[in-house]
Amino acid sequence: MNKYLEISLEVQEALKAGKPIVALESTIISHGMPYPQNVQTALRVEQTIRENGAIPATIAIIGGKLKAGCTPDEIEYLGQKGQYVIKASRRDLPVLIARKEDGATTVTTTMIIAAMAGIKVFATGGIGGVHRGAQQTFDISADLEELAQTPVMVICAGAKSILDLGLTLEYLETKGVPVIGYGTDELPAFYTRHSGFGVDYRIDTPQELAAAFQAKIDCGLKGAMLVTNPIPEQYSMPKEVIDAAIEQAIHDMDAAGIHGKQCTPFLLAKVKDLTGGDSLAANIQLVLNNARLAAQTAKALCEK
Ligand code: PSU
Ligand code: MN
Repeated sequence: MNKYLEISLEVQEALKAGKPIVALESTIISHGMPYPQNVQTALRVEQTIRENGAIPATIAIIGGKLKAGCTPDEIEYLGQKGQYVIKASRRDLPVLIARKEDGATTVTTTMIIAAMAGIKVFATGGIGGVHRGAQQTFDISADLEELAQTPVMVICAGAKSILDLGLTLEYLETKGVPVIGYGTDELPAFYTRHSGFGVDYRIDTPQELAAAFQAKIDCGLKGAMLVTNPIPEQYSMPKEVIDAAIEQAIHDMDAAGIHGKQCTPFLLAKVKDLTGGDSLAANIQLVLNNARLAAQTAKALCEK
């Protein structure tokens, strides 16, 4: 095993016993939500996974160790440190490890570490993608390349329209990543159930999600399967409200000259401020919803 990888005892035992496990990312804790809601949500998400019959494995880099399974104290530490934790994508791993630093794992690095540990299912909120204006900026999240090469099922609530959703879907098609709508034919846009874009396939049960992913593994097809799970109706936000906030946030980002890895955290924080916290409440609910589906799917995958 990789000498930098540290799998918690509970996750090691679950792996040995063939029990269902769900990986969780830590950038959503440090950069995705404010303290203390970030820590409360992370612990609630873990609890939801347990209630649905699986073992949670929150993933992060702590003191240069790649952790698969964080303790509540480690989650509290990452949550308090917030934006001071380095947001770690694939390119950041080598130096952070060598310097024994901390890193919050994005979708990309959570997939990398989950795959190293042997965890097949990962629940999160939203993925990175092709940013609006990428024709000029080249700002395309490393998440898309990771989805193309690392064999983990990623369960999210679609992508926020801070991204160019059409170009994001084109990129995923080129890379051969199946985009599944859970109970829907339409790609959900995170805070809202509707984006106007279709998904590749609609699947309605955790059993069928597991069967499709197992078939992908059995055929030796590399890369992920992306499951997009719409936010429950009662928590979804009006599309006009969220669209207006996103337009304003992008305008403010350009005016402030923000670029590179700061873009996504800046936009997330701005949208939250502009919507007076409604978007945070929606964000929490959609993550819980994804955690439930991920636990059920991990269970179904273990029964294969
Ligand atoms: N989108 C969200 N919430 C998030 C992120 C994206 O709606 O928390 C985080 C995830 O960790 C994702 C990362 O992997 O941002 C993508 O960052 P970038 O766009 O810089 O690749
Ligand atoms: Mn980027």
